[in-house]
Amino acid sequence: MQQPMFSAMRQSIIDGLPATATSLAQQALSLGMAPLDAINNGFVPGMEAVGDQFAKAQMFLPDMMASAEAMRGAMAVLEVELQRQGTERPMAGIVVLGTTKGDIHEIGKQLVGTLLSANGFRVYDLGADVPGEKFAAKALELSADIVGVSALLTTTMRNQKTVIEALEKAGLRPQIKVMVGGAPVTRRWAEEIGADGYAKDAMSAVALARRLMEGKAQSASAAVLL
Ligand code: B1M
Repeated sequence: MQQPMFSAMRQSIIDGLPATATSLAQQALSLGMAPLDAINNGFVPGMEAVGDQFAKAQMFLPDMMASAEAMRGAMAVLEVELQRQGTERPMAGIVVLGTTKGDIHEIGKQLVGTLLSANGFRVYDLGADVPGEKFAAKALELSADIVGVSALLTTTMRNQKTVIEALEKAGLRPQIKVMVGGAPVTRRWAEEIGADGYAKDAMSAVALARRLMEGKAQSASAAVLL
């Protein structure tokens, strides 16, 4: 049952059909499929195929936009279920999340936010095209534990560094952990810009956020002991 459904999900994204993608997401849930299975095995492979076709100039921007719309339709259905699964957990930490300035890619960042919420984090999503100062201001307002910065373009990943600089300028860097991710981002890049961690996908982002919270707790108790 699952394989034909995954293929149909993938195809609905490639063909850019929001109504079909939404309906497939609803069907998957009503058949008891785990939302993450539908995302990781059905819809995301569709987005990957779209990216490949676009890179080879076999697909044009309006088609890619239709595909993104289809992905958002499916995600809107699946996110509700993922959020519901996270509602009964104790609060794990406060995360301010966004995509860097100049970059409007949102889908991966939203998936990261949804999985963090589903795992007990309180997530404030600033959206896309967010300047460093806005991350810093929201982190200050919410007394955030973690700032998460996504970038999908090689030209905008350098703005992840400007977020760190804005946090430093606001005097917030010592108490706030910074995690970065997005397709062109690597562990090496994260180290180079002084981020506290890099995650390659949304599941790893949850594991990383947990580790960062443990690190915070340890340094707080070490400070008390001193
Ligand atoms: Co754009 N785009 N796009 N695009 N787009 C890419 C990124 C590209 C690789 C396509 C290609 O050429 N193969 C290419 C970038 C090339 C480069 O920089 N090297 C590209 C380009 C060139 C562009 C434009 C410049 C096109 C143009 O205008 N000529 C333009 C840029 C506009 C701008 O931002 N200023 C553009 C526009 C768009 C759309 C608007 C049409 C649409 C975005 C819609 C939206 O998000 N609202 C779009 C899309 C959909 C894509 C592709 C096809 C898919 C991205 C996606 O949603 N993937 C993409 C090709 C690709 O990635 N294969 C492409 C699915 C998503 C689940 O994965 O986002 O990687 P991803 O997120 C993953 C991980 O990266 C990680 O976890 C997520 C889940 O597992 N992750 C994090 C992400 N953020 C994280 C943060 C973390 C941790 C992990 O911690 C904080």
